[in-house]
Amino acid sequence: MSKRLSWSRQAVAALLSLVALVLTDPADAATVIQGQNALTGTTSKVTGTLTAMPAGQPTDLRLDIRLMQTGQTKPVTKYDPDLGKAMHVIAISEDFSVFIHHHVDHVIDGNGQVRIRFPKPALYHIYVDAMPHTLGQQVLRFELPVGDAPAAPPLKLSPGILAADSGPFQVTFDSLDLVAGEPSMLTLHIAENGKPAKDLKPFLGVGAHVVLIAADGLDYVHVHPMAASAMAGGRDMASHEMPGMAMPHEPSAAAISPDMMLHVAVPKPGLYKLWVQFDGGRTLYTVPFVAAAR
Ligand SMILES: [Cu+2]
Repeated sequence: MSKRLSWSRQAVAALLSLVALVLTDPADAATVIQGQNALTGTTSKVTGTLTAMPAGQPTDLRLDIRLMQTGQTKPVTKYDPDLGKAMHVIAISEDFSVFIHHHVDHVIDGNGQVRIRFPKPALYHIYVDAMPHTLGQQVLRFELPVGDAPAAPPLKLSPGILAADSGPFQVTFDSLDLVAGEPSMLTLHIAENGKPAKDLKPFLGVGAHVVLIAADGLDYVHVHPMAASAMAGGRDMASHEMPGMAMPHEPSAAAISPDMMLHVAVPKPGLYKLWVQFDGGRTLYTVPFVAAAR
């Protein structure tokens, strides 16, 4: 009796240590997160899962993304490319200090994979922006803890700053005042060393990418400017509407106008963190601002 008891105790102890190993071994620690609709005012036509696997450091992760048409369990396999990419993956740290914009070129067997080296441990809001074939634009947000980090609420957003520098570039908005629920036109100018920038290159087929995130509610808006010059704008549109043509650093790409107009419609009043992303010719620049909607 006592021998049998000690055997079963050993077996339980062995089993427990095995379970502990599986639970704590970071190499095996996949995190699975369910997505939630990030396009306010729309009903999402998909559900989604994001599976994060460590790919080296605790902050270096491989993300596997699957979107399912609502009510179905099999992942969507066919995507309409948006600016040449199957999925746009945008990661924003909880304190709004980090903005990362990556892409999935091809979704294979329903799985979109991207590797992100996060610059610091934090809770990240991961937005997956994609067009599953026939469903139109869908955006899901996944809340992904990366590494061990204490909660860090968004840094205080101060509206009213219209100009910011990044490297040799100065980005200036005429205004960052928006009206909730209707399109507002924002005009932005990019200067290099004080003069209108001449060597801007298309990034994924457009002059700039602008993403806004609501401080309250994390609503997502992603817009691209039309060049202020109609002719240059037309050329932009023609090139990025052809799948596969929207390659960054295209040597023959037309010059991008440094004066851009954006039509921005935000869903509700409040403050929005806004990031402008553009290709300065050799390097990608990301410049943060704060917009206010009434
Ligand atoms: Cu974009």
